[in-house]
Amino acid sequence: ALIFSDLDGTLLDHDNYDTRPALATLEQVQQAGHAVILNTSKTARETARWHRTLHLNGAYVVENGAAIHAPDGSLQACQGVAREILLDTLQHIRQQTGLRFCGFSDATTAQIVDWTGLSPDNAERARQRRWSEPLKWLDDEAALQVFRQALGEHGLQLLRGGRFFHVQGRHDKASALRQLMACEQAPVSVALGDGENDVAMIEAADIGVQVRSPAYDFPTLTTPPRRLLQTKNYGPAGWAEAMTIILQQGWLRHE
Ligand code: 2M8
Ligand code: MG
Ligand code: MG
Repeated sequence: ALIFSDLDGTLLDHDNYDTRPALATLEQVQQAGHAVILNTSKTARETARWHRTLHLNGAYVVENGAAIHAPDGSLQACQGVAREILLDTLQHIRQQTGLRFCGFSDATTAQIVDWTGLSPDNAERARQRRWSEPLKWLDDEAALQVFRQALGEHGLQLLRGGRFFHVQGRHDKASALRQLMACEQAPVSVALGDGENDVAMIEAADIGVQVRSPAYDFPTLTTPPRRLLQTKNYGPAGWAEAMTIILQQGWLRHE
């Protein structure tokens, strides 16, 4: 099976990015012959580091479905809109509408450390973006609709992550999942995530897992997958809880 997993708030603790509660189960999953594929809004620089640290065997998907990297890090497929275009468009929308937001490109590394609790090195890796611009929304909810509309007119969209809104092209974690399932011809897909930007991926999988977040409720699904788990535990402990059930039930063999 292919196991697609979000990082922040899922395989990593939402607040301190700790992975330890998931490690034993992660090893068990890989030992059983399944590929674990990181599917995250993080950059290639950040994700490559986690791929190495966690000794993963699968491909990885970065910046919300923008690019698929092979296990050796090489670029395998790309659906992203170049960041320069995103930043130009944002500048244009800001001038036209006066909407208020602060993007990573407007922020210093120190500010990103402050917002996220990442180490300065990891915040630097998070800044090395190619296909998305995370931002803090400084305007009201009604203005958010105006913003979505303006982005749509430029062929772009807004996805909500754990802490930020992400401006990007019309790709997501689900489009990358479908692409990888088709080219690997895997029989079963599992998708685990905690945030709103994981909903489409969870809906697109055979087995979906909503990992509990200390920061918000489970996001609403419109078309739940055939099997759905919602964890009792938060973050990486929830990851281990769900994957243990899935292995024990034999769902990866029988689907
Ligand atoms: C951002 O992504 C998370 C994902 O849920 C968010 O929106 O809160 C990205 O900038 C990512 O690159 C960064 O590592 C992360 C840190 O919390 O924040
Ligand atoms: Mg997350
Ligand atoms: Mg994420």
